[in-house]
Amino acid sequence: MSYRVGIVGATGAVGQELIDLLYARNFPMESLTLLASSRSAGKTITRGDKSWTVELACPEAFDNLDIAIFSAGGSTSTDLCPEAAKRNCVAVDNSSAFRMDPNVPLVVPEINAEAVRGHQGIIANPNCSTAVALMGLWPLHELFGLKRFFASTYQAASGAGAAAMAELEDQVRSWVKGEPMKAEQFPHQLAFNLLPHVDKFFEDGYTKEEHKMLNESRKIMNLPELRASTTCVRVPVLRAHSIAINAEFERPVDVVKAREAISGFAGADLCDEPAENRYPMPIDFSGKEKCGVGRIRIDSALDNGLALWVVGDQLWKGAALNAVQIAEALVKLDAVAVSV
Ligand code: A2P
Ligand code: 11C
Repeated sequence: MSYRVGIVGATGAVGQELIDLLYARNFPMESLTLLASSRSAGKTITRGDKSWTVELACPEAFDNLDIAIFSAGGSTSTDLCPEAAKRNCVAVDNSSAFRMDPNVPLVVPEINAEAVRGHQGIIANPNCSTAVALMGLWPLHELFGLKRFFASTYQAASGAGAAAMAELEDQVRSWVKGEPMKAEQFPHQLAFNLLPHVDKFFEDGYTKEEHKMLNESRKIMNLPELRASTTCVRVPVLRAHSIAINAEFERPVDVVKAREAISGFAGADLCDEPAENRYPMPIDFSGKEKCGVGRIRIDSALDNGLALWVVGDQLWKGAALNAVQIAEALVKLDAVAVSV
């Protein structure tokens, strides 16, 4: 069986990766429809000998689709995911709009693929830094029982979209030429700088991105009592996010067993030979399906604690790849049809 698939936000950084991943992974497609705003409707997108005319993302666009993957921001998802679901087209949504809705499964297929069963037309894809962090934390949780964690993220420009990636490159070019830099995508210059600020600030002093790490981790791993404190930082890297994690577990930990668990986990690639200067780095894990996990060591400040470093392609595991994996899980579990 093959499916009529749509991508909402097809002209964006994640949308472009979605096109390539759907073909690279041989997703069973009867057709692919590319949707975006009126700014891009009518433009042509090509891949090899295939080409598409971008269409306007409007409610009727979902009449003839079975699966639509959304990566066009929260307000587009808020407006259009329910329209897709109403038309029997399951929406796999990359925005934060529906993630904490109790009627919407929030899925990382290596962890909770079964949660796609019984969806009501919308399935949420997690925030990128959360998805990447869990590729290190989940196998360790299965072994030792996760109690709480502290994390600092090092988030690439890609998390803020194609225009942000272009701005970082432009800033570097301007710096080389000795010209003034434009900073429109972030509140400050990103090149040669760090911003301890991803998404909006809440009254408690944390950012929305930092709240997502706790709330989404709880939901995906089904650990409602989990505690976490995160600082999210934007760094001048183009497309892979990194996360330094200090995690406390219920049971005694062991570094050798932790490394074995990471090696045996489908979503992770153990990269942990510090004596050989081998550890995961964003340039090595851009364009990789698995997330790199390394620097695993006994944490010196926590009981039953491990410190680790996880790196994953923000555009892939953090967004497009995970969304395609959700669509694959829907097919595998025969759960594409919308049943409300
Ligand atoms: P458009 O090209 O029409 O602006 P990025 O995350 O790289 O910034 O990309 C955002 C994506 O979301 C783009 O494909 C963009 O399309 C799309 N988009 C933004 N606003 C809307 C909207 N109101 N309706 C449909 N697509 C939208
Ligand atoms: C970033 N994590 O790096 C954000 C992007 O909730 O899907 C994705 C925001 C989200 O800027």
